[in-house]
Amino acid sequence: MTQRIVLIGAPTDIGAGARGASMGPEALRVADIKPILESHGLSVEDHGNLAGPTNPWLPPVAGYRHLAEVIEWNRAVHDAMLAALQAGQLPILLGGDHSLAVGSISAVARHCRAVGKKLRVLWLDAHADFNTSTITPSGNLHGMPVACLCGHGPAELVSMSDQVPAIEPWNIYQIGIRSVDQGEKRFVHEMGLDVFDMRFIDENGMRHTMEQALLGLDDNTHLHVSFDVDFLDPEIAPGVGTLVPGGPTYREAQLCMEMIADTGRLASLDVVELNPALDVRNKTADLAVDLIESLFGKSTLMRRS
Ligand SMILES: [Mn+2]
Repeated sequence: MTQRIVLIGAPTDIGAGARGASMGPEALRVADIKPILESHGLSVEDHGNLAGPTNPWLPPVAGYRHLAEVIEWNRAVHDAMLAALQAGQLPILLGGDHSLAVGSISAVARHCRAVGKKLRVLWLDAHADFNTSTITPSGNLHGMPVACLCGHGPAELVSMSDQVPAIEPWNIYQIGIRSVDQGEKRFVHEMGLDVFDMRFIDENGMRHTMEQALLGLDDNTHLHVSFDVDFLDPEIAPGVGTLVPGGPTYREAQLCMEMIADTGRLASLDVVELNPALDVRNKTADLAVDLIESLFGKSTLMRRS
């Protein structure tokens, strides 16, 4: 059966600390995400962009910046992702900042429970995104989605799925992490999150890392990838708001995506934090699309299994 992919744009930087991720969906379209995926025989429908509040660019209130607007955007994302999953489609969320993963993954978790599937989330990111209002240094909600999904955060975000918490910490594997705030570090440890940080990747290689992260997937597993473009090394991907040196190289990122593709289990995807205002001639968008191609099975050779 041909996978029916739908593109869902969420043009907002409401949860970010820098403006510009709101232009992400269009940059990915300009980088030909649709025709490139179609060239691999995939069916791709572009559902256009969701609508939501504009960014008022205000300081945080009680540890959260733009909370009401973040909730509104996430409700729109949740509903669109859920509708696509219920229609048997494979949704790709074109962000937008990473706070949108609350709505996206809440919908995925809800769908998995409804159809009796196991859920595995791969969180590709430079950051753990596990802050709360009390430990956050900035109040930016794009640093909090994993904590919200695990039940720690504002009620409206924490309860977006059909149950609280939306996911358990053991459903989520983080890869590429290299920047974790002080209080966040302790909280990640307490919650028992599986984190393959850059040191782990340096010591064990991307191949072994991905073997671990993909261990135990079966026919009944829904694999969701939340791809924060700042996962990549800034040398190859300058178009993000929160650059952290020392990320995966081009080859390591390709291997990561190819090994995910090999499982044949990818069922939903977020592509977030691409910031065209900080990019150079759309090269980060082109790279993101190149890696998404690999995620959907582009390989250099016809591989023998
Ligand atoms: Mn992130």
